[in-house]
Order: sequence, then C-alpha cells, then structure tokens
Amino acid sequence: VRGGDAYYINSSARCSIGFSVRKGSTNGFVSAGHCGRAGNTTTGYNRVAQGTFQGSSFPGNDYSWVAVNSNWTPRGWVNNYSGGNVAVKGSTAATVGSSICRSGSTTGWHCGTVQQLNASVRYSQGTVSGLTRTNVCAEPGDSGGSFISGSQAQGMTSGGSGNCSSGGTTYFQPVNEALSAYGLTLV
Ligand code: TYR
Repeated sequence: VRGGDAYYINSSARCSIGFSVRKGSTNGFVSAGHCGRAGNTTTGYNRVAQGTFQGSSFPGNDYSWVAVNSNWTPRGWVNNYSGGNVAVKGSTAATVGSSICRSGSTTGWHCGTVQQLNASVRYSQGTVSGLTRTNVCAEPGDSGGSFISGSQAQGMTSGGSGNCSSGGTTYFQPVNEALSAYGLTLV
C-alpha cells in the first residue's frame, strides 16, 4: 500500500491511494470521500482483493479510509512515478506559497504551489469546504492520491479544472482532518 498507486472500487472505477495508515492493529489507507462509500470493496493496482471502505465523507468533506487485508502491507511511501518513492515523515501543513507535489495513478507525479487554504468548492454533488487550492494539474483517476510537500503528507486529491497537458487547478482535502476524524495514524 503506497501513496499514488491505483486501486479499484467494486472492481470498476479507479482512484489513487492517499497515504498508508493504521488504526490500532488494522492497516489501511486514506483516500478521497468521493471514491467510495462505507462497505464498498477495493482491489489493488494488480486487481488483487485489497480491502473495504470503513468510512467516507463527501460532500462537506472529501475523505475516506479503507482497511486492507493481510496480503497488503502499508508503506510510509509515496510513488514518485520515476521508479522510486518519497518517504512520509509527518503531516505538518504547508503554508500558502509552499512547493507541493502530487502523485496519482492517471498522470503520475506533478508539482506546483499552494495557492489558498480553507477553500470551498462546489461540485455537482454538493459543496466541500476546508480544501487547499494548488496550481498542480490532475485528471480523473488521480482522485484520492497524495499531495506531499518535502517529506510531509498534505492531503488527498479532490477535484478541480484543467488537465496535465495544458495545466490546471487542483484542490486537496487536508489529511490531518481525516486522521483525526477516524482516529488514524500515518504509517
Ligand atoms: N475528481 C477527479 C477524480 O475523481 C480528479 C480530478 C482532479 C479531475 C482535478 C480533474 C481535475 O482537474 O478522479
């Protein structure tokens, strides 16, 4: 289990892993809320049975967490899509102007700058508040994937506009809110 890697919901739609977590002795990962509902099952990047959504909040928030089975090992890493990983060492929130990168299963690794904290975004399903706006591009399937600044976990890809050919604006759900909502710790 690694940030930025693909997973599939109920064997169909694809999203991306945010960060590996634990709740007591249960292993799992956080992702976007719009990726799945409690009870939905997941398969991994290799389509092997992986886990079950334990909780999900969307709209309002855009976070979720999935508990994984014993065939999956949570790693405190984010896929850099260049054959390596970035180690996650904490989750201190970055300030406006900070450099930030994103890992996701559609477009890989892209970087930019934090532009606004505590933004509200209106999606067709409703409004999500408390998001962070960036000028990092993303595309469908990158959702749920990791935003990281240096070695500090920041959040999970929510949505936005544009694409990775011409550039875009992408909002992320801060990870700390999800960790405290579900009593999770980063691996
Ligand atoms: N919301 C998209 C998903 O579910 C991710 C996305 C992010 C799409 C930014 C477009 C965009 O501009 O995969």
